[in-house]
Amino acid sequence: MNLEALNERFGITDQLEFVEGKGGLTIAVIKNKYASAVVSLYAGQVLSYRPANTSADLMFLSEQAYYQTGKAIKGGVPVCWPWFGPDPKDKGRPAHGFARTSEWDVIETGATSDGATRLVLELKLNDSTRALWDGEIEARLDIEVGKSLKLKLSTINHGKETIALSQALHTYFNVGDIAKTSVNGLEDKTYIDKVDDSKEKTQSGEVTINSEVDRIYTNVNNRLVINDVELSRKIHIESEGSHSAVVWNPWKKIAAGMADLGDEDYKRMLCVETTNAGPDVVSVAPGGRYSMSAEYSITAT
Ligand code: TA6
Repeated sequence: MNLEALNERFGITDQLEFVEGKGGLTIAVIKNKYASAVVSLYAGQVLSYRPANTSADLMFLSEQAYYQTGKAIKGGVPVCWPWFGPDPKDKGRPAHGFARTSEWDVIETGATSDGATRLVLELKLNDSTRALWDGEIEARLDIEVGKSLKLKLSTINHGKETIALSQALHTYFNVGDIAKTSVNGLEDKTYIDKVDDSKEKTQSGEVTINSEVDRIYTNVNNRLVINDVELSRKIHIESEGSHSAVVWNPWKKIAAGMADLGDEDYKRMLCVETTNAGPDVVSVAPGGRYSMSAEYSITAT
């Protein structure tokens, strides 16, 4: 659907407009009394969320990000679906699935009674993604921009076989200084340490980052908090349908090797991901539906 048709059918006066973004990608620009946000239809990816009373975005978005079909956008909330991490079947399919490199459709928009803005996106298989997935599945992403940012990723299995699903809302949070940032809620949890041979370890105290971190925490609580001392704020993450969480920061060397990330960007970003990852794989029966959601809010400290 072209921009004119999108705006005519789904635009909301003074709240939601579809415009051409970087690389010619279509983006939804949302603004209401609570917050502003930007969502790319390519990748179904939230790129920005900024509450009305704050100067710093909730999201980190790399200035060197690609806005190009076939490439993932580095920052915001990439949707890893219908698998997280390397190809679970080892067939050479792309890491983190194909949702983050696919064009999503808008199926619904609206304003809630309290003035938040809703945008619902859908991803159906097409000829190229059918080559990557046996069976019939579809994804739906419900986005609500209000006092908080609410995201619900649903999977519908239209096929005849039960599917194994892993997934992530691979959120890049904007932090003031990684050296003054910590995560609460993962204390005493077991994690798979991907930078140490996937050894199983136990988290002692809050999570702090002073080297490369790539961990899958298992059996997690549904409330996590990022403490950002530099920006004097706490980011609250409340999840449902997820029993694992990934914490990732590439640190210096890996960041320097990534063409779509600035050399110093690792100091300003932290991924705390709501996931079904590692042993937390979900089964979706034929005709079934599974939803995983995350709600992000900010409080000042
Ligand atoms: O979620 C953590 C992770 O799987 C890391 O292992 C790292 O590869 C990261 O995602 C980013 O992946 P990307 O393919 O977007 O560069």
